[in-house]
Parts: sequence; structure tokens; C-alpha cells
Amino acid sequence: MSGKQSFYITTPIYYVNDIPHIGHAYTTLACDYLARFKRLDGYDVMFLTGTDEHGQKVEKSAAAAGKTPIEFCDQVSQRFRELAKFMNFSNDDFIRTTEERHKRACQALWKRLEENGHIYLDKYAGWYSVRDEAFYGENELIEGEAQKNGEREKLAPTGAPVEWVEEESYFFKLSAFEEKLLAFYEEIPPTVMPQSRKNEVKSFVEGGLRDLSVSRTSFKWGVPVPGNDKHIMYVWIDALTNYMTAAGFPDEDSEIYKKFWPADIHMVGKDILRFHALYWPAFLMGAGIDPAKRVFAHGWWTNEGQKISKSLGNVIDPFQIVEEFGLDQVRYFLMREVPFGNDGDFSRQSMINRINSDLANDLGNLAQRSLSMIFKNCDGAMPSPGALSDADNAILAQVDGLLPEVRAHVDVQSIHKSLETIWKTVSDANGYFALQEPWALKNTDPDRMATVLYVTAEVIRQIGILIQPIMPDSAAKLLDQLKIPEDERGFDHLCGDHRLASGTAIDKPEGVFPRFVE
Ligand code: ME8
Repeated sequence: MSGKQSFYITTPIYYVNDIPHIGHAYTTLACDYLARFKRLDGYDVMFLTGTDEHGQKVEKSAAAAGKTPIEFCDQVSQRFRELAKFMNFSNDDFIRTTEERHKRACQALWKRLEENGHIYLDKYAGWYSVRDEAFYGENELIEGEAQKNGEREKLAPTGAPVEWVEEESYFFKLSAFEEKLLAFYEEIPPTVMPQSRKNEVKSFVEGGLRDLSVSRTSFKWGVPVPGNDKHIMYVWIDALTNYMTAAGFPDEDSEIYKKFWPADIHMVGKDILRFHALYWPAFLMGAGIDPAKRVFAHGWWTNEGQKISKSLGNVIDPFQIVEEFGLDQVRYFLMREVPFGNDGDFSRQSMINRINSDLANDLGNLAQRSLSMIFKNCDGAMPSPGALSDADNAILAQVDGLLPEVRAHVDVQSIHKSLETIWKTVSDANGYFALQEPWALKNTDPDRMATVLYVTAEVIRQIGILIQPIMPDSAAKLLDQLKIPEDERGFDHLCGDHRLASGTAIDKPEGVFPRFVE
């Protein structure tokens, strides 16, 4: 392996009880953006996604579909793989928790926790929600609308049904980790982001932790507890361990493990914050393993103002919206529209606005107009610039200085701001182009026209390089039009040392960002 710095990013592994929807595509897209950015910025990246295939919920869904659990998992897991391909996700691995490598990792982690004295056998009596695959304390439950035995039905805080469970169970001594967790939340750089999510999990811990039931005896579909296979591991211990399995655990001497563990970012939705920012670091601390450097919990999408749910029938199918609006357009919209970390609303109109204003008008027109002028008026080749004016120098300096600014946003997962920053330069370049009026210079001062077109094309070269993580296909088309060789598209080719070569012949340009017309 190279001596480059490493970067390991993970998505949640998705339950196979559901087919992929926009929420799944969103999380993986955010990771894809960050992974592609880091690769271009010179890192050795490992980007992991996959499917969560064990547990009672999956077992029930398989039965309802009239399939054996593994047949069912094979089928749905495949849909998630297809989604990754379709969305142009650049994941380096796709893990399934039914793989042998994963069973081995889970059992090794369990043994480590047991050896360290953090696991004991007792009896669990309490509430469990199969839909959330989570245990809840009595004080966390809410009352539903429906009546049951003359009383209002009890529900999980998420609105999911709960059932009373009483069975023998292994417990993890979570209560022993309060102080360590509170110290972990204070680490700098921040281990849980955004700040509001950190506060949420911190106050939960401050409220006091009970030991966690980590095995079940009432179903079979999972990883058996080593030495007592009457017990199946709690599906969340199993699921969370996937991040380590893919990094080679338990082979801690392997190159991959040494290089990539601890992970840099576990990207998750806000619904599964507690599992990632509380249980998971506690398990790892118990096993004497460093937890991931950061858990980032993003917000949730609604559809035209409504919660997305199967029962409301308003689930957004990523395959369908990409067919309608275009892949890079959807990728751009999802990352640009909503401050990353906040909840967001999906609306057709805002999608169309983004496509037509940011992409077709701003970047698309600038590229198409300037490159067409070069093709027509400069003998089909990149012109040579003359002396640079203040306006030329200003816009070049702006684009030359973009990377550190964009990187600073990416480093804190402020994805929308990284795009906003790039588009501020696109907008200023449009202002420059409009003010310089190269079309008017054609007759009055062709040398000056050549300079303006050259400067604009150079801005587009750098923008083309910078937008590869968000719109890989469109960026490639732009860079192809400028005849930039494949090996000159890394971020080390941003800045003024790699200006466009004058004299390079270009082809007749074709618009990269079409307008969306209803
Ligand atoms: O929780 N908006 O899997 P899951 C944004 N298997 N993101 C959304 C969303 C929405 N409306 N709906 C879902 C699980 N998501 C476990 C994870 S990890 C060790 C185990 C995204 O299939 C979001 O990332 O229910 C959320 O956390 C994830 O899908 C839940 O996927």
C-alpha cells in the first residue's frame, strides 16, 4: 500500500426488509461525495456500504414474502448493489452481514468483550420494538391513539409498536461507560456532529445508562453467541461490527486494518445516532479498540412537506427520479438543496429550479458560450492569452484559491457549503464574462477577446476538476471538452501552476447541462 494518508468512510448498512428509497441513496451519496473528494485530494480511501441482513425484523419480512431468510436477503441485497451502481457510487466494498468474514468478526469482538469482563448472563424483562430493533425503558414510551385492554396502546418514541419481552439474555455493562463516553464527546476534533446531535446523545448519557441486553433466544436468524448458541447476538452488535469486518478485523496485523482502523467517519441518519454515538463507541472501548473518529448524523427528507412512509404511499424511488431528472442533476440537488445535517423537503419545483438555474444557466451556459466562441473564433483551438487585466487576475486568483476554502467545508461535512462556495465562483465568472463582452471584442479587439476566452476556459477547467465528486459524469464531459488528460484531473492540478495549454485543438462543444422542460 502507498504511503498516502488514509480515509475510511462508512454508510449505515441498510435493512433488507425494505427496497432502496431516496433516504438510503442520500446517505450513500453524501459518503460518495466525501470519498471522491478525498481520493482527488490525494488520500487512500476506503468507502464501505452494504446490507444488514440479520434479526427478527428481516426474519419476519422473509416469512411474509414466503421466502427463506437467505433467499430473501440475496434478492433485496442485490437491489442495494444495483442502486449503488446506478447512482455511480464509488464504494470500495459492499458488505453483507450474512458473510462468513462477518460472523468471524462478530464472534471475535464478543469474545473480547467477554474476556474483558463486560458481558454477563441474566434475564431481560422489558420493552422491545422489532421495527426499530431496539429496547426501550418504560419512561421512554409514548401513548398511541389505539386502545388496548382498555388503555391507550404503548409505543416506542419513534411511533413503532413495542412488545413485552421476558427471556434469558446476555448483558453488556453499558452503565460502566458513562464517564468514558462523556469524555469522548468532548474530544477535539469533534467525535459527534452536528453539535445539536452531540448535545442530544450527551444528555441521554447524563441521564444515566442501564446495562444493555445483547442477545435474544426467541429467534434464530443471526450470529450465535460463541459458546452458547441458544443465544443469538442482538442485531445491533452484529450490524455495527460490519465496519470492523470490512477493515479486516479480527486480523489486527493486516495491512488493511492498520491502514484504515479507526474509521474516519460513520455517516448515519439522525434516527440511528444512539446506536453509533453511544453503543458502538462503548462496545469498542470495552474491547480496547479505538472508536471511529467521527459520527455524523444527517437529517431526514420529507416529500412535498410530508413524512415519507410506505403507508402514505409517498416513498421516493431514486431510480425513478434519476430517470426523470438525470443522475448528476439529482446528485447535485440532494447535496446542494439542504444544509447538510438539517432535515429537508423534496419538491419537484425546487429540483427543477436547481437544474435550470445553477446547472443549465450558471455553469452550463458559461461553459457552452465560452467554448463555442473559442471553437468558432479561435480556429478551434485554445487561444493564447495576452497581458492580463485586473479583472482577469481577480477571477483567476479567486478560482486558484478555491480548494482550501472548499476543503475546509468538506472537513466538517458541510457539503452544501462546499458546493455553494464553488458556485459563488461560477456566478462571479459569469459576471466577469458578461462585463468583458467577448462577443463585442470579436471585431474591435480580437486579442483581448482571446484573453477573456482563455481566462474563462481556465476557470472552467478548475471548476470541472472541483465538481468531479458531485457530478462525476458531467465533470468528465467538461474536462474532455477541454482536452484535459485523465491524469491531470486530481486536485494537485488545481491552482495556477497547471494553466490550460494554448494551441490545444478542441471539438465542437455540446451542452453538458440541459434545461429541464416540463
Ligand atoms: O437503520 N431521509 O437501516 P435502515 C434521510 N440497518 N435518510 C433516510 C431516510 C429519510 N427519509 N430514510 C432512511 C438501519 N434514511 C440499520 C443500520 S448500521 C450498523 C445499521 C437513511 O435500512 C438514513 O441514513 O433503516 C438512516 O439512518 C438509514 O437510511 C436507515 O436505514
